Amino acid sequence: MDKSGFLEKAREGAELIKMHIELGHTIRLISHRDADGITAGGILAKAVAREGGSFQLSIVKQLSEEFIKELASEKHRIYVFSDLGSGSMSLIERYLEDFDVLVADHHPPEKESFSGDSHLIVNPTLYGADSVRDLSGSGVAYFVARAMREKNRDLSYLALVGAVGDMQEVDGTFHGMNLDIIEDGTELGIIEVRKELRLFGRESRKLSQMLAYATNPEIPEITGDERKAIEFLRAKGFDPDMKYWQLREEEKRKLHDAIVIHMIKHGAPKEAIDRLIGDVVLSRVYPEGEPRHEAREFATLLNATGRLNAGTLGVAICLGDEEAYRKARKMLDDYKREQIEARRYIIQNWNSADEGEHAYVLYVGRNIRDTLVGIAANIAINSGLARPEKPVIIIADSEEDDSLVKASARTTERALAKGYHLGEALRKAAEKLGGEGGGHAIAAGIRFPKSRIDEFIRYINEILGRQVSGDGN
Ligand SMILES: [Mn+2]
Repeated sequence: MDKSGFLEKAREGAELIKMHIELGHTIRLISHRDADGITAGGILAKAVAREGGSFQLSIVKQLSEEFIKELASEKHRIYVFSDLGSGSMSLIERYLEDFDVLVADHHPPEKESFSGDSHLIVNPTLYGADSVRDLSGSGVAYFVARAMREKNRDLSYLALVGAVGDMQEVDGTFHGMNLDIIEDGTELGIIEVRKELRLFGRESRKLSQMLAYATNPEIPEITGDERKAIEFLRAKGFDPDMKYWQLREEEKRKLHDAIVIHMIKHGAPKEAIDRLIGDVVLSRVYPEGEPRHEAREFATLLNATGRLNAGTLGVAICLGDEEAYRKARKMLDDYKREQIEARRYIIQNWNSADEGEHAYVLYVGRNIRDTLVGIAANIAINSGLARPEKPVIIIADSEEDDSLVKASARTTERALAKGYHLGEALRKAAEKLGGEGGGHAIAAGIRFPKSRIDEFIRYINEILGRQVSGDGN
């Protein structure tokens, strides 16, 4: 890639922000709500604060036309979008034409540049980078921040947390300009990248759980079975209650070897084995054994704040706010407890689900929070309550509006093979019932009036039935 071309653009972006700070303008930051976006927002917020500037920040799921219009009505002099915006260049030009705009993003852009002078895009894909592995949104924000002030090199750990959140090292190693960030952080002595077991839970999970919950890659016969994981660990001479970070270096190597041999024996694909051990990013700022010490655990925490609509709390954590960190940990604990309660409720009440010809529908009222209906539907499928060839829809009362319900539909590849498309089905149901619906073939959501649940059950079975019979309408 043309690195210097990209860095030159990042410098232009940095100059634009600094100019507005000097003029006393509030920097209006808008960032994406996943870990990459939250760290990107945190990096830029910190950089602005260090220049003595003030900022206002929003963390959003996506850039809707509605939201961009709202932003325009705020009449800020400068808007900075991070980890999003590249796909909304025309909307930005339409509604924010009177203001300065900086898009610092890594997603493939709508076009090569903005048409006006007051709008600037800093995006490495325009210089030959691969958006998936060469640089994340937080990385782009980092290079803008670094161009604002040398000291901002200490934000390199946050940039890597975002990169890990976006799974930029999916094959086990970092690539592209992520390597430059690693170099900065290593030189400063604030990070360390080690070749270690890449499974989630280095700091906070017992070894038995680290292995039993392994999903990327899965460990044959151990993933999903904590008893087997305990047996395996004991047989190899490990205490299953220890945590990975507590192991001595030679113990780590011994564990790696044992898992690799196990995977080879069970015919795991080579790519899976290659991904098992690889780059793990550690901070020297946080103590071992706490989630912020390792990039993947830190990213998971931030991601959760985003999903719980508390993305700005995530940004506060990035800014080093200890109180925000404690609050987020508690939120996450509560959230996990609610998931366990949802699971219990689904299992105990599954017999009252309506089993139609093409879908199971269960109305849970307020017993399960409306943000958990998708998880609840998956629980019904994964626990074997629902047969895998029939979609599951869980409906809960809306927390925002008493007159509405919110539902999620989930299904399996096996059901999709029959011809179901849940996103299409819910979109059509919403059209009929006066609501909003849509999504993917395998997972979708809908909101509609509570008074129409019975009609919904009838419609959805009809619509899904037509999909299976090949009569799309
Ligand atoms: Mn991203």
